[in-house]
Amino acid sequence: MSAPELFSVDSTSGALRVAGNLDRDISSGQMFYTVAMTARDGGSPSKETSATLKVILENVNDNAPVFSSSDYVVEVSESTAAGTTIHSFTAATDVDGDAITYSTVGAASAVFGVTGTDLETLTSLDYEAERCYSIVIM
Ligand SMILES: [Ca+2]
Ligand SMILES: [Ca+2]
Ligand SMILES: [Ca+2]
Repeated sequence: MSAPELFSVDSTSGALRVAGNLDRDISSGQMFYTVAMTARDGGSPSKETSATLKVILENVNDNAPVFSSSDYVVEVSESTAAGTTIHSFTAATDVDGDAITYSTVGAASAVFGVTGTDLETLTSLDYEAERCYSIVIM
């Protein structure tokens, strides 16, 4: 993807316009385009001068984090003590490079909570009372 496809210049006013889709997230480092500009006069003979314009793309948060899987299964003994870590989230990624935080949502959030990247039990568990929890993480 070269700069001429992404930018266009008005030949009389010199205004530089975005002509394509800019995407900061295709590079992890600083991302910029170098646009070569030429100014030419209408004299005879005509004379011209060149300059380069460096366009630096700033990152915006235009992507949600992504889990590597939409469903995880964790088997836990009912003798697990409250406060025990039963799963660690390491898999979600964010192409913008934003920090990711996790939380439990819904009914199971009374039984399971998240500290940092660790999913942990908040209460003791009883197999005879509840055999399966569906936990929504966001
Ligand atoms: Ca983007
Ligand atoms: Ca993001
Ligand atoms: Ca971005």
